[in-house]
Amino acid sequence: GEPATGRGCSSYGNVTLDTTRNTTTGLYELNDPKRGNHKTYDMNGATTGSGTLFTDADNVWCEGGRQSAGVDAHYVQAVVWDYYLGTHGRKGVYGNGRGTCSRVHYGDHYANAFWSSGSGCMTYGDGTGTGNGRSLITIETAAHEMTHGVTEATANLTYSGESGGLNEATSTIFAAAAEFFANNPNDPGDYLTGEGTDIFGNTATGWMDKPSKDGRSKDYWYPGIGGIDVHYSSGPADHFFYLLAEGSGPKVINGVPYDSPTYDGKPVKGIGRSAAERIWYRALTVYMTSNTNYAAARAATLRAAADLYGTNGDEYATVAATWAAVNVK
Ligand code: ASN
Ligand code: ZN
Repeated sequence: GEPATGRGCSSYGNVTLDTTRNTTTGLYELNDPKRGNHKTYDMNGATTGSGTLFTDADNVWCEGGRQSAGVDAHYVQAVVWDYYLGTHGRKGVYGNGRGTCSRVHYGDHYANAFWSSGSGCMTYGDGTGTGNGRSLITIETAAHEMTHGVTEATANLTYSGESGGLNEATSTIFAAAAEFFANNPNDPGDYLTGEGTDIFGNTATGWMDKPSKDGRSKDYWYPGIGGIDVHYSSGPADHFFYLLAEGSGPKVINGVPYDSPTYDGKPVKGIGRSAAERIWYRALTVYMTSNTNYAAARAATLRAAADLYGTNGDEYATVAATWAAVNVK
């Protein structure tokens, strides 16, 4: 096929879509030649198989209906690719320029999204609503699921115990970062998870400034945290990232109020999101391994901060203080 540039009517407004013209059929395909030939498929309610590649006759993807979810998924993967390349110099999930795939309309009212390592695909259900099934497809969910692929290709944190919590948190952290990077007025950057989807009726499902706001996640490390579900043992690492970037206490960002507590009540002054992202990324890709636990994550981020900023700066000292603020010593 030949590389082409289409236009899509997405939930993020009118967007450019990188597509491919199939020279045999003459149809345009959701196959992104700029991003490792990432392909977007319609599962049409199935839960197995790879579905059908989305095609369009005129490369203006505004048909609505089933196509809308395909447009959104294709667009958000491009944003996530551009985040990793622009911020971390990483070429795709695998770091080698190879693309992934998206599968939409998975199952019947399936209200979740997930990454499949075997196929290298992220998959989205239609959610519980009766609309066109695009509500789960956001920059945040795409970045969360693609980051499970990045983690697998790098530290390969085992998805159980404390390493599982760190794996989940890594997805939550880079999902927030990608959303801020995209800076889209329809979906401004925040430290929430699940907002704008209909997983639990449109409210957020997670809060990085104070993870316990969901009623289940932990704000602070404790012995035995490795025994709970990875989506809740991730809390102290989500909280660490928020505090490291933004600091403790009340703060309003893009209109959303936050109020982040610390374990010992001592305030933390943030070093900014950009430095926090760089530190977590380097810790993940250079120092963390499959069995990294919270204590080892602390050591990994300190080494990363030392590499990037030296040991005498605010960054290194704040990483240490922030781990103490989530009870990791
Ligand atoms: N959306 C969920 C996640 O990525 C699916 C899962 O439980 N793995 O965490
Ligand atoms: Zn996850």
